[in-house]
Amino acid sequence: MGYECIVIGAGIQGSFTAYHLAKNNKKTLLLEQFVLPHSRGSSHGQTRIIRKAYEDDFYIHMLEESYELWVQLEHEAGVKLYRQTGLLLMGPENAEDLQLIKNSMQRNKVPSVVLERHEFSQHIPSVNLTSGNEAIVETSAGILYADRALRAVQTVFQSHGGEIKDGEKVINIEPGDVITVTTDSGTYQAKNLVITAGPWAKTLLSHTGLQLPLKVLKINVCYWKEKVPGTYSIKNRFPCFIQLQPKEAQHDIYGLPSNEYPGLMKVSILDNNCDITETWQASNDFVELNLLFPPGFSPLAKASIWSETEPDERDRQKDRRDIDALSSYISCCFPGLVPVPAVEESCMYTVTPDKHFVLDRHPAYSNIVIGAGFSGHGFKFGPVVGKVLCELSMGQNPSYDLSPFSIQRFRANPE
Ligand code: PYC
Repeated sequence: MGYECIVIGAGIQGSFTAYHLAKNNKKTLLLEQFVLPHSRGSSHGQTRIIRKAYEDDFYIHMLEESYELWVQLEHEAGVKLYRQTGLLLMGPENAEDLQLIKNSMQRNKVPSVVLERHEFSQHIPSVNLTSGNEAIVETSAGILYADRALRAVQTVFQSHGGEIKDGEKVINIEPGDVITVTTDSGTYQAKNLVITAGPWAKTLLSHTGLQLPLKVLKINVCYWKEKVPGTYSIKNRFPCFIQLQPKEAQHDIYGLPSNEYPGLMKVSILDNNCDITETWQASNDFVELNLLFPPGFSPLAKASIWSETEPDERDRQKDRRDIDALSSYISCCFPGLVPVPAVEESCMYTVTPDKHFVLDRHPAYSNIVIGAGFSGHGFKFGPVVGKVLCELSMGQNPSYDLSPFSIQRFRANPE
């Protein structure tokens, strides 16, 4: 018998799962199909936002622990991973999502300040607050240094005896009391398996007879040049921001202060508002977990600026509608940026119909645990997601109520 646990996928969620398993003295193998580090999945790039501005209390509770565990990793690895910048949240007055976020922040005592319009132009003169919008600042939000964090968690995992094999693509999974995982260069066995394969989760899960309603979207991550260097910089205390849009827009916008590329600010599309639940449900395919998508069914049929892709075909997807939408927004609201992207990178979101994650045991094999569908907002939760996937894998009760993340929720008539 080889390993106590094999984790497939060394993105942030798989790496943190492996880290917690190794810290619990479980002999763990972390498998990654690409040579590390790489930019082919969803965990690369220099920065991510960390925030508690969420509609649902359960995310805020998980983030409270996540913040603590990020600090713990900073100490273990001896590197700085978090920088407080604050988050400027803007959105249409009385929009339901903004009100829900404001209410949950208040209920959970998330430190925040409401900026009245006259205060806004005084404090943030480089942004035009859209007419009819209001603004609130979440003061404890900030940025995570993503690439650095991924390296740190993998290094600490290895220092606890964990093994990483990168550049090995999984080609088969044989479930059983002992699970056999075959890669293009070896065969490994373990009592437990965790699948955290990001955009490749669907393909891997098909080896276990399970289909989940996951869609892979290509996201153009754009950097925009400051007309006057420093206007939106982290050094000048410019915050991260999220612009909530009216429902019809089907997307929100986020940005981070200029930092990683000096003079360039990262501003891109956030998937929050794209309501594809309806089209998924309309397909009437929730009845059986294994019949979720008939051939030809396209849950993104509604007008949307989202570009669906196969994970291995990401770079062939040339759709630029999201960049056009960003240019218009920047022209109107960020007059200090040149409204043509200076640098374009890409990333993938793996989205579920309700944008909540999947954190669960496999319905047919209790020794296979699944972390998937992080829907473009999972990175900041990495330490806590890793903790609960580790708990599930060790047969323990998870520290959080995982019903919002269950596979069962995709059934039309959950028992
Ligand atoms: O969850 O804050 C977030 C986020 C920003 C960009 C993508 N996700």
